[in-house]
This record gives sequence, C-alpha cells and structure tokens, in this order.
Amino acid sequence: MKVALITGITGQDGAYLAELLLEKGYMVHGIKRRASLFNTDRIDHLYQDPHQEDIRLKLHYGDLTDSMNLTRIIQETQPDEIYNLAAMSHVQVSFETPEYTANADGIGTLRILEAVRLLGLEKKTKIYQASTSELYGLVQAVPQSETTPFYPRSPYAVAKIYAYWITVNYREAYNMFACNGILFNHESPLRGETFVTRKITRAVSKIVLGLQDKFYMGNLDAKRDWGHAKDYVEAMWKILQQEEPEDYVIATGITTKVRDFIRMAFLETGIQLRFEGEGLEEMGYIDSIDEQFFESRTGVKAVDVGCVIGKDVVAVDPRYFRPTEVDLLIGDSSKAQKQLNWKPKYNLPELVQEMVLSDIAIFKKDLILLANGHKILNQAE
Ligand code: NDP
Ligand code: GDR
Repeated sequence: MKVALITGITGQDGAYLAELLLEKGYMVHGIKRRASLFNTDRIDHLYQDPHQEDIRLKLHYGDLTDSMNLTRIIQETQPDEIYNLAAMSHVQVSFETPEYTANADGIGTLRILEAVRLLGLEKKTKIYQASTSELYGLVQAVPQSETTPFYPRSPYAVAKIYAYWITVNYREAYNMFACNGILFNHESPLRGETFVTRKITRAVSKIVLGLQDKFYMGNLDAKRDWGHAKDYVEAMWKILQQEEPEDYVIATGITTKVRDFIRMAFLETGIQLRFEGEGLEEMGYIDSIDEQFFESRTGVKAVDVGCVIGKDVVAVDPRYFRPTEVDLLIGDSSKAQKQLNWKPKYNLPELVQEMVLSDIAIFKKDLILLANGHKILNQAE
C-alpha cells in the first residue's frame, strides 16, 4: 500500500486530495494544527476511528513552523509521497502577517525537504510543493506558462517564490523527486469563506434568502483563471506519478473578472445584476428577476425577502483593496495537458452553480435557527 503524507489536510485542497488518495487505495497521513475548536469539518466525512484496526486515514498534530515535529512525523510515517499543501494562503492577510507567512510558507517548505534529506529518504519520498500563479504577480506576459518570468506582489507570493526555488534546488542538488505544481486559482463549495468566490456565493445566498441586504467588495476588475479544486488535486497526484520530476502549470486558460463572477452567481438564482457608477461609487443593482426561477432555487418569493428591482446589493469598500494587486492571471497548461494527460472536467458556470446551490443549502439551516430566536452573524470579511 502506498503511503502519502498531506500537510494542510484540513484545507480545501487537502480535503479533496485525501478523498482522492483514499479512493486510490493509499494509506493517508495528514498533519493538522491544534486549535481551540475542532477544525476538521472538511474531512469529517473521511474520519476513521483510530481505535479500529486497518484504518487508512490518520491525523497527526503538527505545524510547518516546527522542524522537529515535521521530522518526527516523516520518520514515523515513511511516506512514499508528501503533498505540502499547508500555508497561510490568504494574499491580503499576508500583508498583515508577513513574517509568519514567510516562516510557514517559505521556510516551512525547506523544513520538509531537509527532513526528507536528513532522514535518508531522498530516494524513496516524492514531494509535491503547492506553488501558485501568484508567483507571476505583475503581468510580464500572458498566458502564463512554466517559462514566464515571476514578479511577486505580496508577502505571500514572495514566501512562495522561496518555496518554489528551494524545491527546484533540492531536486537539482540532491537528485530528489521534488516538483512544483503552479496552480491557478481553484475553488469549490469547500473554499475558505474569505476568498473572493466563496465570499460572493455566500453573500448572494444570504441575500436571496433574506438574511443579508448587501455586501462590500474590493477590486471588481481583477481577472482570475478559476478552476475546480477537484480537478486540480487530480493534477497534483499525476505530477508525482511521472518518470521525471518536473514543474507544471495547472489552469483552465480562461480568465474572468470578479464583477462577472458576481453576475454569474446572482444569475444562478434568477437575478440579473447591473453595475453603475465608478470606483468607490460603483454599485451593483438588481436589474431583473425571473420570479419562478428564483422561487425554484430558493424556496422563497423574491418580494417576501426584499429582492426587488433597483435594490442595491453590491458596493465597493477600499478596505478590501490590496497594497499591490495582481491584475490579470490566465494560465497556459499545455505542458500538463500533453505530459500528464490532464485537463479540467468542470467549467466556470458549473463551478458557480455548485457553489451557490451548496451555500443556499447551508444558509437555509440559518433560516430555521432564525425562526427559533437565534441570532445570525453577518461577518464583514
Ligand atoms: P487553505 O487555506 O484552504 O488550507 C491551508 C491549510 O494549511 C489548512 O489545512 C491550514 O490549517 C494549514 N496550515 C496553515 N498554516 C499552517 C501551519 N503553519 N502549519 C501547518 N498547517 C498550516 O488553502 P487551499 O487548500 O486553498 O490551498 C492549498 C495550498 O495550495 C496552499 O499552500 C495554497 O497557498 C496553495 N495554492 C492554493 C490555490 C487555490 O486557488 N486554492 C492556488 C495555488 C496555490 P487550518 O485548517 O488549521 O487553518
Ligand atoms: P487570490 O484570491 O488573491 O487570487 O489568491 P482571492 O480570492 O482572495 O482574490 C482574488 C481577486 O479578487 C479580488 N477581490 C477580493 N478578494 C477578496 N478575498 N475579498 C474581496 O472582497 C475582494 N474584492 C475583490 C482580489 O483583490 C484579487 O484580485 C488565491 C489564494 O488561494 C492563494 O493561496 C493562491 O495562491 C492564489 O489564489 C492562486
């Protein structure tokens, strides 16, 4: 049985990857952080009682900032494959926690590579490093491929560029099977709530259920190449199954503006949106509603929850602007398509639909809580 170790198993990608590897018959070890509350929601459906015999999913407490802990876990688990997905992964937050981000996202990768080397596992253990399209940063050329120069634009991207190069360096210096997947943005119903797509699908769902009036956004003109996380974890696995260790861009090749993602999310509930104004004065208004479709999607009547034509539901707030922004990402994944035989199965409308329907189902539970006198918190993140 092949053994995999996943750092960041409690995150979006960790959850989808654990599911995939279990399906493929792997023994999966995951590193989770100690938190004051349970933090395993995304993988609870995969939970196996450690008191049982023959379990194939085991969680270990750990942290990318703790070398001894990582070395011990790698020694104990003797993995054939390590997927280093753990990171402080929020670009805007990295401006507020730059030192910690460098430690976890940059040096954390070094800690794993060095542990494998010191334990003499460099011939046995293959390593996947979660690199990112944020490395491209300030646009040098599009579409971005494995040969496009990097120009990072945030403490997160600068930390990840160290991780990228230290992975390449250990591959070249010690002949290790260490690879970078340069993944463009990928989303899902499990996406963290403060990334832009999930922020939008959550807010739209709350608005159409009458739980919230409007929401505030940053740069509506940023363009991203959005894929589905399920497709992207498949690529991670494929990268480690090749004869030679190499780096690959994983992307859909289609780019979309943030404002169009908002439009698409509302459209999933029968609402057409119209943007008016400029800069900080820009607002998104309800332009039309397909009442029947709205009711079939939400189970409530638009007028009953205050969704009426002309109502403003989106506004811009400068607190969400970044000190330095990445304006345009569009990936060229032709190498992965050719060498890995990988291509995305989901398209953006399917992704948006899955996310909106999932969030509507989640917030319908809030309607029940509200009806029973509980308070609902609308966090402004
Ligand atoms: P998430 O933010 O959803 O998950 C990050 C995971 O890392 C969580 O399990 C988190 O634990 C864990 N983690 C954070 N800090 C530490 C630490 N110091 N020690 C140990 N674990 C830690 O990210 P995604 O799943 O979306 O992304 C996975 C990886 O891929 C990340 O490295 C990200 O930077 C990178 N990436 C993501 C892309 C995307 O579009 N999603 C695109 C390109 C790269 P906890 O649950 O406790 O917070
Ligand atoms: P990104 O993702 O920074 O690309 O990093 P995010 O979803 O946070 O932002 C995408 C774009 O949307 C703009 N934006 C907003 N973003 C957020 N979060 N909140 C807002 O209110 C908002 N308004 C506009 C942003 O300015 C940005 O241009 C993600 C992370 O998963 C990284 O870990 C990963 O490496 C990259 O994708 C690829």
